[in-house]
Amino acid sequence: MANEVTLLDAWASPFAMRVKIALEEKGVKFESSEQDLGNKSALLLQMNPIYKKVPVLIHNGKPICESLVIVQYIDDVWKDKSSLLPSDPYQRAQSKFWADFIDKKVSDHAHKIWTTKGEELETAKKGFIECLKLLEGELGEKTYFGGETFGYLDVAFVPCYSWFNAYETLGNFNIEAECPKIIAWAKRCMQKESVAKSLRDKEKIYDFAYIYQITLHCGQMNLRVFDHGHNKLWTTKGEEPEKTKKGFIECLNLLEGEPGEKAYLGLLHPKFDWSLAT
Ligand SMILES: N[C@@H](CCC(=O)N[C@@H](CS)C(=O)NCC(=O)O)C(=O)O
Repeated sequence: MANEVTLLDAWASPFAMRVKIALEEKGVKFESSEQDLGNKSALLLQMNPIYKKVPVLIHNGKPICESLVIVQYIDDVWKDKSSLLPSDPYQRAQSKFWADFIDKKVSDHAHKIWTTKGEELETAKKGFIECLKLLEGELGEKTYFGGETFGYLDVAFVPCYSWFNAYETLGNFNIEAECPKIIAWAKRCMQKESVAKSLRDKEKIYDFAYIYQITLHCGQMNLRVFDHGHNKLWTTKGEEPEKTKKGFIECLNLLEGEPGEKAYLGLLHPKFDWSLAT
């Protein structure tokens, strides 16, 4: 059977990294098609009409969606290389349970670390570390989650490591101080060619997360300023304009704090790479 393999990809996506690691592990040649998630292509919408997300693996014209489903598909199709999922039914079920835990719990906290502020951020950091500690318990003294060999759960979790620097810097905390075993495990995984080739540079990911955070923050601020200043200040009567004036001034005070020592609001982080904004 011919094997035409295309990955609808996004370079910073930890979910897409899972698929790349699995393909590299199996030695499958593939073409990566980088997707603009701000302006989704007709191909992405056609191949993943339900979720409209990357990654999508297109194997001989047929799409497979959802990263964990794709990793299992790769394991099933390219059987000749060592298996990613354990053969023992109980161990298989356990690996899938923890991979699901990563998607439901770890990813949720992780996303909030770089997209929220204040109390929500603190709760997310606490939740994230609690999850990592549970995963440390599951790893125990093993080399990899699968034992002596790198497997499905390692593939599912290690892409998160490429985001650790962004979480730590934007969340102002230290993961290694809390979970040294997870860091040691991640460094072991990084020694594998499949992982080193598939994970993106942590500094680039930080830059990406940083600009995304600023954009999000500016978008929210824009809505608030316009809601108070533009929409309500001169269109309402009675008590409403007074409340609105207060809200408008609060927004301006917040904006006054934003430039800090910078000359303009628009002066971004000195390390920011503008090519990431395109
Ligand atoms: N559960 C999905 C998650 C995939 C996902 O969240 N992909 C993000 C990129 S990291 C995406 O395509 N986002 C576009 C959107 O939400 O519109 C998987 O495991 O594949």
